[in-house]
Amino acid sequence: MHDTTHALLVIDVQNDFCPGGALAVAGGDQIVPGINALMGDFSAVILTQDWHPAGHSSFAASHPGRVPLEMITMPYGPQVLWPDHCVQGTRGAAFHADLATDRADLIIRKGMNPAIDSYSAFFENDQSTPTGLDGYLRSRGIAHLTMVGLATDFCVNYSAVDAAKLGFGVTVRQDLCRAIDLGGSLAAAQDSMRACGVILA
Ligand code: VGL
Ligand code: ZN
Repeated sequence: MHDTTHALLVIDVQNDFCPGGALAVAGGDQIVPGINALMGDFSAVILTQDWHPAGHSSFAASHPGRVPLEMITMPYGPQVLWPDHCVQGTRGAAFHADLATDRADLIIRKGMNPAIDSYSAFFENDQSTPTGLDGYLRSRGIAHLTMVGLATDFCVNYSAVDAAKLGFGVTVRQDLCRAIDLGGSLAAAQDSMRACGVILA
């Protein structure tokens, strides 16, 4: 029935990225009904969950004198400093209450390493430490991914670019994503996704 080589990847639809959350993305909650409806079209549904330990190195509060949305240089490169968000086990880290999480084949968590942020569902921000998702998808014969979720210009973008580089066919449903849009980051993300062959739908 469904194409067994095509999976839906739902990125970080968590309370902290929705209105009222610690790193709220405008309209982040609006995409939930559409994502739930889309799940029925796929034979595999994978959710990601940003899952940081308290005091994570991507949090501005972990760097004395720094404030959220400042940039710093980490050993692996430039890093935006964020407000504390998606701390393991907190309500903010939980999925939006209306997301149909029962439909998930796999929930993959990322950002657990205290020293390295992880926007992508495939690699940490050092661009070399794998999450294991590539192996999971390949062993199931999945070659195509449709991506939705939060935020378009960070975790969706990094996941889409990494997936394309790994050889997956990637479509991003922009109508079922919402962006943080920090200093032109949405336009830059769209450019980098297109340059990697990602289809922006
Ligand atoms: C994200 C910033 C920090 C995201 C996660 O899900 O796009 N953005 N952590
Ligand atoms: Zn995060």
